[in-house]
Amino acid sequence: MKTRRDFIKLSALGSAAVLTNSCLASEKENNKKKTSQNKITKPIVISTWNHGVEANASAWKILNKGGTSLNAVEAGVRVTESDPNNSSVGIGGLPDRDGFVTLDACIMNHENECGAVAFLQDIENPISVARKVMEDTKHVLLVGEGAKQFAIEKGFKETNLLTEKSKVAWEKWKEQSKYQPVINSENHDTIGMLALDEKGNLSGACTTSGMAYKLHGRVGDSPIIGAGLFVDNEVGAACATGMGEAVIRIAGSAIVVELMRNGLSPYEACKEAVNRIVKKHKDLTNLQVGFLALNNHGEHGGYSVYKGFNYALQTNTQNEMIDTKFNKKSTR
Ligand code: SD4
Repeated sequence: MKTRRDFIKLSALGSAAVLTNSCLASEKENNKKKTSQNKITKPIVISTWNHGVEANASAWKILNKGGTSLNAVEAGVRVTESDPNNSSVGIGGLPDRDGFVTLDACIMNHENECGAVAFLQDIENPISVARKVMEDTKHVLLVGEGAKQFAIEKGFKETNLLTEKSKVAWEKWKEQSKYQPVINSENHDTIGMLALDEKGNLSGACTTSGMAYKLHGRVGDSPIIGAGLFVDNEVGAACATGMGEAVIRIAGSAIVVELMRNGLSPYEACKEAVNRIVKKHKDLTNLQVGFLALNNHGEHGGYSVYKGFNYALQTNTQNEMIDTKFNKKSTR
C-alpha cells in the first residue's frame, strides 16, 4: 500500500519529469522561434571533408547565378568523382578486395524525388546516373550490372576506374589482405553535399567508392535514401560519411531530419544521431561516422563520433572549412 510519503515522493518525481520535458519542449520552441526570426541564408552549399572546397566551388557557380540546388549538388560532387587523385570517390577510388572499383551514389531534391545507384562499375559519374534513375524511371535504386546497362543506354561512357596508383595500393594491401578501416583518411571518405538555392529549395547528393578493400558486393549507406542522404524541404537535409553499416542501423540521415523537424538545430540533430550510434555499439574501435545537416533557413552543423571530421561551407559571404565537434577524442 502506498503511504502518504510515497505519494509525495512520486508526485515530486512526476513534477520533475514534467519539468524536464517542459524544459526540453521550451528549448525546442525557442529554437523554432529563433529559426523563424532569423533571416534565411541562401544560397548556401556545404559538403563533407576537404575535397568539399573544390566541389562547392563548382556548385557555387550554379547557385550564385540563381540556379537550382539540384543542378548545383550534381555538378559539385561530379568534380570529386572525376578527380583521379581522390581515392574514395569515383575514378581513382580504391577497389574492393578482389580489385573491382564499385561505386554507390544517390541524389534527392526538394520534392522528395530521389534516385540512386549501387555496386556500379566502370562509370565515372554515378551521381549523374542516379539523377537519370530519378528523372527517367519510376524506380529509386538500380544496382550492379543493371545499373551499368542503364547508364550505357543513357549515353554514359565505359571507363576503367582503377588507376595505376589505386592498383599499386591494392597490390600492396593484398600482401597481408588485412581489412582495417582507417578513420579520417582519404581512403574512407565520401562526399556528401547539401544545398539551398535562391528559391529556398533544398537538394542533396552523396557519392563514394565505399570502404577500401571491402567484400565484393558490399554496399554502404551512401546510396540508401534515409541513411546516407535525406532531404525534406519542409525541414532540412542531412548526409552522412564514415562507417556505412553504423549509419544504416539508425537510418541516420532520416533521423537527423526528423530531429530537426522536432525543433533541434542542425548541430543538435547531428549530435543526437551520433550519440545514438555511440550508445548502440559495444565496440567503437575505428567506428567513425560524421553527420552534416542544413535546415531550410540555411543554418548548418555537423558532428562526428571521433575528432577529425570537417566540412566545407560556401555562401555569399563565407568560404571556409569548419571542424565539427565530436563525441570522442581518440579512436579507442
Ligand atoms: C560507406 N559511408 O560506404 C560510405 C563511404 C565511406 O567514409 O566509407 N565513407 O560506408
